[in-house]
Amino acid sequence: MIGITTVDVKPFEGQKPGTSGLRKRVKEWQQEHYTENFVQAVLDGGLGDKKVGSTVVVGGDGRFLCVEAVNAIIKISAANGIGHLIVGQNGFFSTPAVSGIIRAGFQGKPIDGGIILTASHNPGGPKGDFGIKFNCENGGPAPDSVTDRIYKIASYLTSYRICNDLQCNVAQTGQYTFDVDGFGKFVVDVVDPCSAYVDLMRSIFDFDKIKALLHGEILGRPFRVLLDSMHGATGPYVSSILADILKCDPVDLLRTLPKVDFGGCHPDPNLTYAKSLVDQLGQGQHDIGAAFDGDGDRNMILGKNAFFVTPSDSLAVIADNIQCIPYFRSKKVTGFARSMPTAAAVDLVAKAKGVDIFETPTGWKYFGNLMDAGRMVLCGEESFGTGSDHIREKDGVWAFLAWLQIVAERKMGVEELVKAHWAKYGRNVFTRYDYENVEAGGANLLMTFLEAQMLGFKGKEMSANGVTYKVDTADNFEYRDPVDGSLTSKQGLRIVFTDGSRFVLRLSGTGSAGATIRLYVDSYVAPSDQSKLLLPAQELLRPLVLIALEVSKMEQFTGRREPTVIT
Ligand code: VG1
Ligand code: CO
Repeated sequence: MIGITTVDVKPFEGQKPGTSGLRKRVKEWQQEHYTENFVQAVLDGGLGDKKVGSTVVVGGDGRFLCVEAVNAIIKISAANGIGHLIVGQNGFFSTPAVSGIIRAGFQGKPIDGGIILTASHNPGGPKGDFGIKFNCENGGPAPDSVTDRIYKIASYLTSYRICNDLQCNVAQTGQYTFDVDGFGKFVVDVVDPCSAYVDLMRSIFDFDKIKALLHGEILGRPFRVLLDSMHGATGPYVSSILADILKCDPVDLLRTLPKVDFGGCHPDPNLTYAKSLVDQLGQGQHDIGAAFDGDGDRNMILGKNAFFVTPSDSLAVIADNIQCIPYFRSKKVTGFARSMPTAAAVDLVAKAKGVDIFETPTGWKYFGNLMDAGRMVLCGEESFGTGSDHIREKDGVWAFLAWLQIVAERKMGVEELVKAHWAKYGRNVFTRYDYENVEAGGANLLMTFLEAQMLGFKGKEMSANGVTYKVDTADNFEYRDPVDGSLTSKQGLRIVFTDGSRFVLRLSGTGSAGATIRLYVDSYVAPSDQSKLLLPAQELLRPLVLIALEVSKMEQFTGRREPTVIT
């Protein structure tokens, strides 16, 4: 019989989940009781009345502190009467894999939620970030109502419960059973983190056809991939699917070994942090490339010679070719969705197909209700997130396989597919400027200063580089969830011009120190506008960027002349 200890504590300030879970510096998590407090709040707030006897999935992206946190979660779960935990071997799971397992259930048993240990695209290691996120029984990130409850509980917590003597060997798969004082049987199943996810992908895609594409049977020449897992969570899944099943050459699968510090890299798949992939693809030896983030939910798609596919375009191309993916052939495609800052390329596809389109706040949690209600099946964010209703998280490996399937069906390369898309629908040119780790005071002032002027913007003309735009509307984006009626406000300042061009400013909710300002700019080029259709995005958007920087007084408020990352 294992005893339970109640540990008296004082609540910690600031355990407030952001866009996607609670993310803090490792050092902060290492304070005595800090992690335990938050885990107790997650169990109470996330599972509520269902806590005792519930079944929960636990795992993370392999970053520093994951194993320690998993062990703490097992001990605290036992002491809270959780009935059953499904834990990835070594505490490892990608974010999409957790979502898939929650939805699939375990040995016929429904699962009540999941705890994901990750700070996603934030750097890891002792000096990096760690994070904890709760997912609900639908497999998706907890909605605001649940994270608010978790935060509230964390803020008032006076004690947590723990079974200090319980030891579970998460390095070894198998079933472990314990007898906990007052609750009785507590079961931990340590499982292979890959197999269920690999089976799920096999049920969605036609692996034989993709294999035929890769090995030259479809195009008459091999279609060579280059993938960069950035030492994050996708590595084992990529090895299993791309190397073992699809027989890709392992030399084309980079950084597949998960590392606690991501080998010192910033595991964010964009043109800046995945530059080595961009450079290698630039040599023209490969036909498609992709990089994934720390926890495996983001993807960046590149074509031959490093042709960059913006995430907004990637979503639109997948939407337009959705019937190429076997999973969607037997399913009613009811609608698509994108986050507000994402360029509206997918809206045009929705219109052409006569299906609904939804515009949600930033963060995957806002897509869940729409999918659960069957109102849309495919969605994405400009921040390299693409996914479908096969799970309730964005899914990096899925997005890459979707591209391979489309290439195999359409018999066209990546660049060719994108350019054909622009010729059909026009091009929603997009760029994002990130100002990372700016001083929080300045960042907040910038937003307050800009918002205060918004009312006066309507009808105003703004010019730069000899181009003039007239403001049509200016607001702070607000979203009424069409399914449950909940209202989410203050989701980004948008200035929309009469020709549909716009810029948006918002503060990041995933950072762990200081503030990150994101500036999103986009503009539409019609298919008939041949002279502009193929110009570089930065050239096309230059006047709008200059206007945005001027209007927001970016340099004055942040002291930054240049952004940290341009996408
Ligand atoms: C960012 C992105 C957002 C994404 C979120 C989580 O949020 O902008 O689109 O959903 O990260 O992605 P923010 O608040 O920093 O802009 V992940 O892959 O870090 O879980
Ligand atoms: Co992520």
